[in-house]
Amino acid sequence: MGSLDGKLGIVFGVANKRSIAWAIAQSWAKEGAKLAFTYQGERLKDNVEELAGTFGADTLIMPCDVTKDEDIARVFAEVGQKFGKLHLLLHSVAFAPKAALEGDFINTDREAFKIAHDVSAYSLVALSRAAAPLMTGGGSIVAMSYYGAEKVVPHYNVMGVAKASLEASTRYLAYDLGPKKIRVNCISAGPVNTLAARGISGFMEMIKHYEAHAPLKRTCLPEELGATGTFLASDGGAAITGQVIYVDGGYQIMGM
Ligand code: 0WE
Repeated sequence: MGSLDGKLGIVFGVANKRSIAWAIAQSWAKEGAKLAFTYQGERLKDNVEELAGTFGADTLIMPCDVTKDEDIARVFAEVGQKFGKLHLLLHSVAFAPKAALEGDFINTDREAFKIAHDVSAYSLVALSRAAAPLMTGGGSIVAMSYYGAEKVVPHYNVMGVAKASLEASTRYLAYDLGPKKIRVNCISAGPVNTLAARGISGFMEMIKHYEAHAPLKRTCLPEELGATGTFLASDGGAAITGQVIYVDGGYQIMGM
């Protein structure tokens, strides 16, 4: 008996085996959910097919650029055909041009600001709108955020502003979708060593900072993000919507 037996879900944001999306997908699958996957661009196709293929040769795996309305429409048309309905959606997608994460926030150009918000925040609105008609028996939408949405994290820059938009969008979506018994929540993860974090200068110092300052003296493990994702997707989270849940070793409560 899994807590997600009979649930149908779709996962956006697997890039490789270290992806947070993959950790949450594995937990959802272990609890009995049947999952579809999307990948961003040909370059990630083989990775995602190899990982998601472990759930069976018939696993639905589709390309999706979340900035393209026609991609989103095609993905949910295919999910509608194959599953007929949907209960779970994971949004684990973010991007800002590298230059915008290196210099000063004040120098963010219009194009970088637009791209960061389109990929990282508007996409949650677009995916939720496309998913809702399939979530006829209620649903749970989970998006990944980060502390830089709430406080200044040097160099996180426009991504922090986009995550603030993602978190506010989560609340407005929760309000719109509540009457349909669709819940929308964010998990705000401590730093995790993924492809998205690689190449960020000072990333290892950031992990050390959590080990020194977080109440639990550490950040989070991918499997702990999986467990929280499963909690939010399951009946355990049935009265939780519009929230940002910190899974960060308690770091967020500290003032100093
Ligand atoms: O949300 C993120 C990172 C998302 C991300 C990563 C990249 C790297 C490659 C978005 N866009 C890009 N663009 C690229 O070209 N995190 C929570 C991880 C992260 O990123 C940081 C962090 C942390 C933590 C950037 C600066 C400071 C801290």
